[in-house]
Amino acid sequence: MTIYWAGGEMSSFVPSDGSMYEETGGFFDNRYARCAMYMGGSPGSTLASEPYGYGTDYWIHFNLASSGGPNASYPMASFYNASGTEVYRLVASGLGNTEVTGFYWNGSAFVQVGAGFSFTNGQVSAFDFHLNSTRYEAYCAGTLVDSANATMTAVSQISRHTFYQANAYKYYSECIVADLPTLGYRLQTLAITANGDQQGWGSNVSPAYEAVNEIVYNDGIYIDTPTANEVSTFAQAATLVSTPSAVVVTARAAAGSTGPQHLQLALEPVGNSTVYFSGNMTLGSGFEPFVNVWPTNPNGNVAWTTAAVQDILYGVKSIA
Ligand SMILES: [Ca+2]
Repeated sequence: MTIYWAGGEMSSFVPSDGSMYEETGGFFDNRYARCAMYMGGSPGSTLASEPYGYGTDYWIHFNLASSGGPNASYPMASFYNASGTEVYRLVASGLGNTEVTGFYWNGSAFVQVGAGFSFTNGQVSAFDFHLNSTRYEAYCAGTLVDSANATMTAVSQISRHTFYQANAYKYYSECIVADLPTLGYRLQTLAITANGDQQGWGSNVSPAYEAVNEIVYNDGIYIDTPTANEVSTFAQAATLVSTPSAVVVTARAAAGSTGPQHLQLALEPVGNSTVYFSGNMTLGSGFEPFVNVWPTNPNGNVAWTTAAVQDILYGVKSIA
């Protein structure tokens, strides 16, 4: 199984405006998450992922709570291929429980596929959507609630998704994208609680970890360095709820006008003094999310174990 992307907080997404925020008061499973991403202030607001790797079989998992549906049809989620073409959309409607219907792009229009399904408003439910060029499936709480076979040539190589507010409030959490069934998968946030063993970057707050562990993200407090090849790592103290399948490191980052223009995300499994790095990521002039998935423990390229993840350090490296 390849996990292409995962994001559990606003800092893994690109919000379209300031009407969205991290809700800590409920509408998420607090065994795994420490907030939900709230969309409610603006009907047109969106929460987009950056592009990620892709295959030909696409699964997306997320937890969602929604208010009463709109009295018209609005896209609730859109899926884009590697060329940026919207190839599938989920449309929400219904004044009672939210009703969701799938549509695929046939090259000139969106065509309905499946009968649609509805889900109960106001409660957190797990959703899994499966898409490839011949099949659509929707699962709610692990139960198949809609499916269809169709020739959907455009539906392949999905590499980006966008959630829409769809004229009714939405709370998203625990989003995972993979190439094999995500049913039963969870995303646990391992929040930073202390500085790690390397602090090559400076910070405009002290201690430095408080610049990078906020729930409601704040780009005004940050760590930074004018020098390439500097590493900072941070510690977390989570107790894992489930056996780990992959470790995902995320960061919001931006480049200054001078100094390092690239970033690597960093990972240090417990009991190992070696820090492992992602590939180079190109920074922009404004803050944006960066995500790297480690499907196996880079210390030996073996499957992750609870012990190996339990006390992991993670962080960043500056690259010229
Ligand atoms: Ca920050």
